[in-house]
Amino acid sequence: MRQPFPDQFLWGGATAANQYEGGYLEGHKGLNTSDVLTNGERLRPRRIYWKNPKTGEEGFEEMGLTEPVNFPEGAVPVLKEGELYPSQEATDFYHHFKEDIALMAEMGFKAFRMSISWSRIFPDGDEEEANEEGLRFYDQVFDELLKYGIEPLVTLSHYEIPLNLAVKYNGWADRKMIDIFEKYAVTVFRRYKGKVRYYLTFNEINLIAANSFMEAGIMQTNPEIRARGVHNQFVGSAKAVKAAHEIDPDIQVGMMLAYYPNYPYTCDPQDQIYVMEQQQENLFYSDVQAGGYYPEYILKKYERENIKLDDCPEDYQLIQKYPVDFISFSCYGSITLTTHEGVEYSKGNFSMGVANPYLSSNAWGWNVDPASLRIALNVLYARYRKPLWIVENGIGWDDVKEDDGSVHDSYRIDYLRVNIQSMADAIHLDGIPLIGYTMWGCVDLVSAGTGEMRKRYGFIYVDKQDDGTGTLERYKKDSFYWYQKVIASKGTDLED
Ligand code: BGP
Repeated sequence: MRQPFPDQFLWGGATAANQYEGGYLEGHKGLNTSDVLTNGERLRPRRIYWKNPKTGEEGFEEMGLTEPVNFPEGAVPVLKEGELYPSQEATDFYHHFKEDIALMAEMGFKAFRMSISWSRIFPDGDEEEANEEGLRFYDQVFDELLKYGIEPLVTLSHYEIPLNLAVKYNGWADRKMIDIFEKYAVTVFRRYKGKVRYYLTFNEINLIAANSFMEAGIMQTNPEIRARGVHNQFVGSAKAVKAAHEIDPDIQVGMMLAYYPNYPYTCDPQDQIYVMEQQQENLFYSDVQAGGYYPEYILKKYERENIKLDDCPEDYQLIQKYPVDFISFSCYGSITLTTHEGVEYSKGNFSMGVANPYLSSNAWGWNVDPASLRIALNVLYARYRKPLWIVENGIGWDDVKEDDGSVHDSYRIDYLRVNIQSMADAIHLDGIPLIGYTMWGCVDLVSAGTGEMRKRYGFIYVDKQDDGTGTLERYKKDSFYWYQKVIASKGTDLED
């Protein structure tokens, strides 16, 4: 018999407005940066079309996932006729939230991770007044969740900012964003006081290094701009923590990191050093947000690369005084690295490093490695000793819906079983204080990386296809019933 998970463990699922919510022009919502991303495919990047209103010049940029996209000066993203923009309707939580939340409750969810679409609350981002209609929408969503005793976990900025802020300020590159974000965060904390206890500031904050448009709305970019951008986010996060605790001492604010443990491919010491340096690149963000200080290795790096931040001593006081309350992260698998040549690299929609002969992977090249969860939990807990929350984990698959509406996703059940077991080991063998687990994309939604629908993660299938067609009807997959049993048994019954 397996040992049960703690009674208060928050089992659930995760989503984000930019991939799930839809209703992109409803309720006076403004355009945000994800509304202008076209669809793509595994090896065909999503695009952003733009126009320069002064010169009339037009073009498009491709959204790579490893090299940040850089727009020409004066370019303004535009919607191009004939292109598909999957985030605009997404899988339409906007009109299906009652139905979806009822299904989550049926599975026994204790928590639901979602994000607020910033431009639904402040359509342009920098106006005086919040949009009441937008605020009211989330009131209804939170009330519905609370009706079933489901705890909302709310990300304030998940891969989107109001488009106007990207165009006008170059997104987070500008310090003005700190106050703009603070105002948005305070509006939300006040409005949903008593309804929402858990917040995350920025989704996968470390992704600014690879995709500064998606993560931070930065259009013209270089290493110094990104360093300043993330610094502004650190200060914004610290101010949000301060405000949240003042408004309601019950609110806990977390940070969110994309964390894939790195493995050295060989026992060559050079590979160990490479892995160590890579780990520094990733943990820099949590060192600042959870540890409260800029680590020496990053200061040295900035010095070497001649990167200068604004000289504002009060920023560092805020960062030190208001670290996050908990650490959340996404973890889908591991990345294997080497300094050696002549090795085979995994073929994914972004680099997952060297192909690891011990691991299988899905059609997008994302490997299945349950050990990565236990390792991630141990690394992060040893370093910060703060509560942890796995807010994303799961597997994308091109599921097939049968004529009778069933979806036989045994591969998903297999993936989740070993990952949940790994989490159980971290709790029972290592004593990690894990708050919860929200499986990514619990209801099928648009893939952030490729804009596809076919890369499905859910327990619930949504009839929506890559070409934008579909009835949006919901169907329970086999994994729906399996997860229901897992939650009901407190993680002791992981069998088919
Ligand atoms: C994480 C993002 C999510 C989600 C997930 C899966 O990086 O936080 O938004 O999309 O990855 O990635 P994808 O959608 O590309 O399959």
